[in-house]
Amino acid sequence: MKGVDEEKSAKAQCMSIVNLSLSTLLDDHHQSPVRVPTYTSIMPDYTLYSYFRSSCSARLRIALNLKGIEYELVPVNLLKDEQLSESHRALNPSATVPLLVVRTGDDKTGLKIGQSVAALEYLDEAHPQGASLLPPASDLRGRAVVRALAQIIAADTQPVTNLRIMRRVRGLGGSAEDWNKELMAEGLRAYEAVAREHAGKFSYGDSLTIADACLMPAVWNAERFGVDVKGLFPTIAKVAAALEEHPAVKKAHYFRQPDTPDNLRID
Ligand SMILES: N[C@@H](CCC(=O)N[C@@H](CS)C(=O)NCC(=O)O)C(=O)O
Repeated sequence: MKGVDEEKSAKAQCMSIVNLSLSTLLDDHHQSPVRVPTYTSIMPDYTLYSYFRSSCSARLRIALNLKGIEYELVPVNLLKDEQLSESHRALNPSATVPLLVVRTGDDKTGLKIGQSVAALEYLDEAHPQGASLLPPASDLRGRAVVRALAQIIAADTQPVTNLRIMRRVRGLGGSAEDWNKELMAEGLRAYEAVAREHAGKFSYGDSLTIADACLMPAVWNAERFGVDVKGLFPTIAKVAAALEEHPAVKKAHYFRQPDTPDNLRID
């Protein structure tokens, strides 16, 4: 339950995403229509379809936590192939998680965002107050660097190490574990080279950006597949250590989710 003050401040914060439905009125003094904004909704509802160990889902959990946005979580078990079900495909034709559904006011169906980086940018633009996930518009170079870092993970690394690819590698008789270890290390090598020039406490300066939201779960995955992140990638290791202390990241950790199995759960 949200407190009244919390609700009010959340509403004030959300003015940027207020759904302005403009109705037209004619008054006695004017022949031309007067456009009057009517506020059909103030606070959007967010639903996140997520799997505890999905790196792409963790990106959105980090962003939602950082922005202090409440959301409903719907677990989708990738190991049981729930992402391939007809009902999930109807919501997200990519048959993947995360899927972020945004409902505002009368829009009962909701906006469905089935790509995590698009959803990260949506959240940042819809909730510009407080922590920002991109450098300011005055820092165009910074925005390009942050987006490039995010894409090293989201476009070059995660897609080729995904569950469906691992299954295909196994189907061809290869070792999916070796495949992932090699490709994850390759991705992080590129990230390290770019981040080295720009990192402060985080990947770009001292604010947590979409690059960090992509990096953190990529590091968890790489370590899981045996990549020596600390030994090979000093900038990433330093940034990851700072990220792991951040409350938004802690809360988004694989092992603190509602669908985390009991044997993996941590406090
Ligand atoms: N480009 C998509 C990738 C989504 C994706 O591949 N998600 C993984 C989990 S991190 C998934 O659902 N995999 C299921 C599968 O491979 O069948 C995004 O960024 O959202």
